[in-house]
Amino acid sequence: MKSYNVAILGATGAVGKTMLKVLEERNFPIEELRLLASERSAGKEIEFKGTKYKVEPVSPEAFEGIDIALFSAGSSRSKIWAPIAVEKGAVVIDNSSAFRMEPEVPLVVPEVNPEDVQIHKGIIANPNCSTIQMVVALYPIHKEKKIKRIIVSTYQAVSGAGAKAMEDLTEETKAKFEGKYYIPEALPASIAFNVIPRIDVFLENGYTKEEMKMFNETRKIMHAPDIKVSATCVRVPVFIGHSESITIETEYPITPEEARQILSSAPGVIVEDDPENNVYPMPIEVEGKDDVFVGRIRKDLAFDNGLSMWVVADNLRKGAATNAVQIAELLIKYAMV
Ligand code: NAP
Ligand code: 3JM
Repeated sequence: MKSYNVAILGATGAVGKTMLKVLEERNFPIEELRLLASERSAGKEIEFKGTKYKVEPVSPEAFEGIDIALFSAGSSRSKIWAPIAVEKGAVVIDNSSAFRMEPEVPLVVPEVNPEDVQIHKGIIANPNCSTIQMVVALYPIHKEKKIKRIIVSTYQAVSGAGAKAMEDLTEETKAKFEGKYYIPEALPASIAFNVIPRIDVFLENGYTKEEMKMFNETRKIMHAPDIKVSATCVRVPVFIGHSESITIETEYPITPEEARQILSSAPGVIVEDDPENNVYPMPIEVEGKDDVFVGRIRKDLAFDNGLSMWVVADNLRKGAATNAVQIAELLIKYAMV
């Protein structure tokens, strides 16, 4: 089997480290591995498959000879380095929001629109974590019953805001118990014993950028330009695992039993829905898993053709690293690298 030269930009971050884990677990065919980050982390050692690799500062030369570059170092870094990596001959799979809505950049969730990978011109975008888990759960229903409207509230883990935000939750929680003050550095407000109804920046329409990512990305991935999405994105004091309360309105009637049946055979979805026995998905239980978990499926009482559900996934895995590695696997499958 052919193997590939792979670079990871942002290898020391919460997503980058998870990418390494996922590449190792899935035995991705790697010939040469380059771990890239900023000057701050240059020289740090990271282990992959029992071998220690030195982190290098990102540079144009670092992309020389690279086949696949996985990017997770933020959107401003993606804007600088993705064109350079492409120029050097790499295919970039970018985890940031930098290119997601550009028409020539495919935005791919392998369970939903794998074939879109084929139109790439060097960059493929990995969607936002909250969007990924939502479309994995909703697309199978959309295909059969046509979703018209989605109302979603998210309960997002701090790991979605990076490694520093995880440290903030630990340190602020400890400080609270010790009667001390700690001001989070990577979050816009107190996170210990609190919830923050703001993720990313506020926009003119009153929604945040994260909420508008869910609106725009859902339409692009599902090829459903008319779907209406109203999202409220909330940061909660959970380390790993985003949860979502979702209500949909469909064109054609759907019963909870039908939805359970559709989702039971949907790729990447696990139905955990037995409320009488206290079975419903929770973030603490999905950590380390690659599937999207759905429970609390019920007829919605506010819409005639309405359905409500609770959707949980590991944001660092399916919401970021696993989805990106699956995209890399699609490139191999379609013989595009
Ligand atoms: P993180 O834990 O803060 O890690 C950031 C990474 O970027 C680190 O490896 C850091 O390296 C590197 N970096 C920062 N500034 C750099 C620079 N100037 N040049 C080169 N490397 C630099 O953040 P994270 O949670 O892993 O997320 C990283 C990015 O991935 C986010 O900003 C976002 O765009 C994307 N993301 C996407 C999703 C998704 O939904 N698909 C989810 C989470 C994150 P140092 O160690 O040298 O600082
Ligand atoms: C998730 O540097 C940045 O602006 C990154 C902010 C960020 C993003 C983003 O917009 O790329 C942090 C966490 C995301 C994302 O997936 O959209």
